[in-house]
Amino acid sequence: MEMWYTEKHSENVGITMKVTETLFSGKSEFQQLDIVQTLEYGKMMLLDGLVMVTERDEFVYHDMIAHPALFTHPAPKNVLVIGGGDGGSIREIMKHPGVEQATLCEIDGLVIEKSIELLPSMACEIDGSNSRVKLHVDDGLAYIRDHQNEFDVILVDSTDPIGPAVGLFEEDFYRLVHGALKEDGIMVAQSESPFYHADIQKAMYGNLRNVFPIVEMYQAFIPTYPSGLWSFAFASKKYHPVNDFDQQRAANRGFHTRYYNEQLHLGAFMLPTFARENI
Ligand code: AG3
Repeated sequence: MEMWYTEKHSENVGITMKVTETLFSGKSEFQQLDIVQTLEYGKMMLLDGLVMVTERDEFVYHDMIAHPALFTHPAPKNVLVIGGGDGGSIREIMKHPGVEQATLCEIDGLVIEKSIELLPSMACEIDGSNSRVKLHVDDGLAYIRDHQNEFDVILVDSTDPIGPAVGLFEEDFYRLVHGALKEDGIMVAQSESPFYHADIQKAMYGNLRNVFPIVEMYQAFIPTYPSGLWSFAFASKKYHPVNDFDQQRAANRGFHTRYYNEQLHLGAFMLPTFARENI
């Protein structure tokens, strides 16, 4: 019997992949979690039936959520990830030797547990082996309310704005993030597909502009997400991701990144017209 997984991207369009095995399927307090073995994309994690990561293309997402902010800020030392229970964002942050502490605040402990067990290439730095990494199983909103004025960089590595992540796209949340950042801090949040999610983006970027003086969108190619064209919001108190970017420092980074590089950093902020109209 052939097994195919399909995520519908609209009423009439979706992505489908041949699956050989279900490695885990269960329901947490917050959501349905499935991890399956695909033929072309390696292991794939789904939350509430939507693709979160695959082993084959997660490098794009995790390079791009982490490195643009970490190379724009001149000396990030204290970094927070909200969501991101698979550990991929923390893995990229840990490549920066100047980062003294990275904290993961994930609402769903089951995502962390199953990622450590089944997705070790992503979860390698959240398994307790790295003393620079701290884990908190907690609601991101509650966590930052109690940690104001602490972080150089905050990454919001969330699901779509349905289910547990709804609050992470609202203005009240961005005000708390603003407060949790130091006076020159930067936030990056995954911001959906400019092709399919214009309405979500307009609301989200409007909320961000009400809070941060510098707000830009940048793009990345992620084949397993709706349309393949994905985006991130860069919201900053002081540093501009293009004008204040030190290309030499990124070029001399001294570690390997399969997607990010010092030229792509600049190119990613150059948007097609239809995407620019969403922000
Ligand atoms: N977070 C972004 C997932 C959004 C995908 N949306 C979808 N498939 N409809 C991924 C978490 C990776 N650390």
